[in-house]
Amino acid sequence: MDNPTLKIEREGGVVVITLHRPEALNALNLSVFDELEAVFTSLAEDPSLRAVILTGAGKAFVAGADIKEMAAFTPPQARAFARRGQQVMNLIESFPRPVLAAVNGFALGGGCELAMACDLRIASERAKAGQPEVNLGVVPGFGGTQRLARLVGRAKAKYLLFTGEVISADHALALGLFDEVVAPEMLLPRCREIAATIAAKGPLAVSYCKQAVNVGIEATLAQGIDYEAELFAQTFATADQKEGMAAFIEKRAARFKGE
Ligand code: DAK
Repeated sequence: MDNPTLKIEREGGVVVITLHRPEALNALNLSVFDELEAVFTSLAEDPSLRAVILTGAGKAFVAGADIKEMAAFTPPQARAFARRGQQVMNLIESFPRPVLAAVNGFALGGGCELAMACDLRIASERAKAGQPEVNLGVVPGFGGTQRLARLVGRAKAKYLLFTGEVISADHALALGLFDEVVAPEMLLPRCREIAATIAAKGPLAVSYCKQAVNVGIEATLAQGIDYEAELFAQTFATADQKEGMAAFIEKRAARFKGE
C-alpha cells in the first residue's frame, strides 16, 4: 500500500501509525483522510492485530485540518470535508481494537479531534491541546464540540471552544482530556507498554469492552447494562473464555487466540 503521508511499523500484534507531513505540522487534508481510512480498514481485517498507536512526526501530533486546503472552500465543500473527516474519526472510534493516541506535540483543532476519537491519549510533556477554530472564524468540523463536551464536561469544553485557548499537557491531564503525561523520550515506550499489556489479554473481550463503553455511554444506564449482559453472554461462546478460565484454574498464563 502506498502511504505518502503515513508511516506504518509493526511489532508483533501492535501497529504504530505515524502521521508524516512534518512540513505542515501533519495537518489533515483529504489525502491523509484517504490513507487513514485505507490503513484502518485493512487493519480491521487482521486477526493478529491487538492494538494501534497513532502518533505524529516532528513537533506536532496534528496542528489541525489543513487551513491552506480549507481556505477557499464553499459551504458545500466545507460540509463534504467535515463529513469526510467525521467518517474517519468514527472509523477510528469504532475500530475493533484499542487505538492509543501518542500525543507528541501540538494537538490542535482537527488534531485534538483525532486524538479524542482514539481510546486513550498518552501525551508528551511537550504536547499542547486546544480547539482554536474560533480564531479562524469557524467551528470544529470533526466532532470536536461533541467529543470534547463528553470527555471534559460541557462548561470546560465551552471554555476551550469559546476562547480557542491552547493548553499545556498538564492542564489537559487535569481536565481529563489527556490520560497520562510522560517525558518526551518515554512517550512511545509507555504507549508500547500499554499496548503490550492489552495484547496479552483476551482480544475479543478487549474488543467487547470497547464496544460496550462506546455504545453504553450514548444510551441509558439500563440499555447499557443490557448491552453489556449480551456481550458477556457472547464471550461464553468463545474459545478465549474457555482458555482464560481454564488457565486460572490450572494456575498458568492464558494463551488467547482471539477466537
Ligand atoms: N494547516 C496547514 N498548514 C499548517 C497548519 C494547519 N492547520 N498548522 C501549521 N501549518 C504549517 C504552517 O503554515 C507552516 O508552513 P509554512 O508557512 O512554513 O509553509 C508550517 O506548518 C510550520 O508552522 P509554523 O511556522 O506556524 O510553526 P510554529 O511553531 O511557529 O507554530 C502552531 C505552530 C501550531 C502554533 C501554528 O502553526 C498554528 O497556530 N497553526 C494553526 C493551528 C490551528 O489553528 N489549528 C486549527 C486548524 S482549524 C470544518 C472542518 C474541519 C475543521 C473546521 C471546520 N468544516 C468543514 C466545517 C477543523 C478546523 C481546524 O482544525
